[in-house]
Amino acid sequence: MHLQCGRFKLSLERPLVMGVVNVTPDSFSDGGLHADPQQALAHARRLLAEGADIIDVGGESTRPGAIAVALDEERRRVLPVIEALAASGVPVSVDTRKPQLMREAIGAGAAMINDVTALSGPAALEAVARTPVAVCLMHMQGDPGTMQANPSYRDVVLEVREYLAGRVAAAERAGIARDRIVVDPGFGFGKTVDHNLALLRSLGKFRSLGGALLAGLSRKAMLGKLTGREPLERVHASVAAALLAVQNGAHIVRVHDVAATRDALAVWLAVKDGK
Ligand code: 7PJ
Repeated sequence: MHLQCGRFKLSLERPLVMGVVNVTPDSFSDGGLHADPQQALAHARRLLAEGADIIDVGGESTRPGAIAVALDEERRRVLPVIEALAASGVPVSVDTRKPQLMREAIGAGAAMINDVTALSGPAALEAVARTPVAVCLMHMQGDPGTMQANPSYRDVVLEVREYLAGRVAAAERAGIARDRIVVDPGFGFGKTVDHNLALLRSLGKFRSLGGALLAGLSRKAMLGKLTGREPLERVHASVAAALLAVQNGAHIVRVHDVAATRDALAVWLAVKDGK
């Protein structure tokens, strides 16, 4: 099995590590350390040296309560980073909800569109359908402004799975082949700690949706609640979560701490099949 990701064909036989690069002044997880494109690019190169397979570049924070960013500003933040990384032959993903930016990012060489609204916005599917990029379809209940106020589900695993099945079907109808589709239950996006734990426990059920499966747990609030630690001190908890996600079926883990995650996965792989 593989993921067609722009001009890259990525094997899913072994877990892939997606390194997070936020070009935002208000990111919860790194406190805006890489707020300008030059710093973000330097950080991306470091994550690549640590073994990242894909770099996910985001210019708009989607943390609970975050303020929306105008298209001009988001463009100024992410396009130079995408262009530079794509030019050096790196699979680049862009974390955006804006169809116009999706188009411009693809023009700049992006190989994946990572949309926390699963391409449900007007014209989002059309922006990516007739291109070679991969798409990450993520589940969210509500919107970033209010999603953590009172998340509620009858059966979180069933409901998230049904939503994603619907988005996969919509993407396929728009002409996006299965081997370009990634699904993601959206840890922390309108979910309590118990909801997140239930999803992590049952992650394997999402594999039958057909596409690649991505999990993003890195430095998230649930890990803070479980350990009592601040975002920058959640490395160990994040590595444990990434390992559990892979163990439970994730093909791709979206992480801030690439080197630490890689080490853990090396041990996991060795135990699994002696490689
Ligand atoms: C995710 C994301 C995630 C996908 C963010 C953070 C908040 N995209 N973008 N999955 N999280 N696909 O990094 O904690 O879990 S932003």
